[in-house]
Amino acid sequence: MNNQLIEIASKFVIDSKIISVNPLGEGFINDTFLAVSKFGTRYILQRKNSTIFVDVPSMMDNILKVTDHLKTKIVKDGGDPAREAMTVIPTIAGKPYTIDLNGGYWTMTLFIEDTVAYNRADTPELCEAGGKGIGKFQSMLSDFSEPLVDILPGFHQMGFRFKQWDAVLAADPVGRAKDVAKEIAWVEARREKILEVWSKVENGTIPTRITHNDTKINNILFSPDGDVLCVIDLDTVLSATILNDFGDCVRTYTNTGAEDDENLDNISMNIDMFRGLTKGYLSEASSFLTQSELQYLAFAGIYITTEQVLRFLMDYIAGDTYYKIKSPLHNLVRTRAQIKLVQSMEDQYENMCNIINEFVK
Ligand code: GN1
Ligand code: MG
Repeated sequence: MNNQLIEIASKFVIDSKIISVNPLGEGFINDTFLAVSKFGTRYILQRKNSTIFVDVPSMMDNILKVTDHLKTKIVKDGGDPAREAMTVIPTIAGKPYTIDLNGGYWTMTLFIEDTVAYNRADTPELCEAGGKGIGKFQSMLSDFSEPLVDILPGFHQMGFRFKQWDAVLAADPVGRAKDVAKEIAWVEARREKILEVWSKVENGTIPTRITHNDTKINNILFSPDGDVLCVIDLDTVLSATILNDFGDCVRTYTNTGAEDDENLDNISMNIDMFRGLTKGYLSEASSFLTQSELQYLAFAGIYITTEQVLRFLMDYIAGDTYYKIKSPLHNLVRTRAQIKLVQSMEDQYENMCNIINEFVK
């Protein structure tokens, strides 16, 4: 396997011979490796999940357009484009990906040295820094006008998610629906409200912009002195509502437990983390957000976390075909943990609204 990996890595424009390739990180979707060259340069090599990303060439095209735009701005502001934005490494053949003998798609980016990454946003200050990072990312792209290919039709689109939901419940392919009646009822009780917000996105009341769509804290790199440096994992950059990005920050930063915590007592939304996140995000984003976006910002966490409940539960009912799982009930455990988190957000909704209002300039 290692020789094969070295062979694949060597198809890219690297500075010297690749001497090692080893697994990196714990993504649920792609397979990620760290490749090191003889000169000591490190690169991220990824096998993209081509069941989920069916059009890797268009995905890479989107990423190149976005990173070009970011790099131009960074240079103008006197920053370092190789550190403050992701750098896609082309192949010797001049493409942003290579295809292996099994039809697998591989891509390479530069590993950004001397950075700090966090798996948990566990202080209000870190939440603030992360929120600022996402706000800045969106702000730098707020004047981006080139069209992006919609490489994930339906992703973060609640109208589509409920169609998928109805279909999977009707098919019930592995007979699991009967065991999760309580969770299904929980989702049904929220369908109307979620679809009401989605209809505002669909009819343009809530605008769409270039958004990241997977804003968990480990997708942001910080400099050693704590400043936000670079937003990474751009697989899902799409034209969508910013509510997805802010909402996924709320979902992933403010949870006092783990995304898949088996002990539901561990899980709640920490309002101090929410305050930090909101402060950081709005310090960058209040300059470009419209009234309708601001109006739904407090609801964004509930919106996206409920979507995540649907996605985990649908995958459980479908027989675990999408997310990588570590145990047979993993998707159900994830579902219950996310339900608990939504409930905690619902309990603190008024407080969240007050905090948003406090930081809107
Ligand atoms: C997936 O693989 P990762 O952690 O980057 C998923 C996100 C989910 C997340 C749940 C393309 O992201 O949408 O929110 O898992 N990405 C895709 O942890 O489905
Ligand atoms: Mg991702």
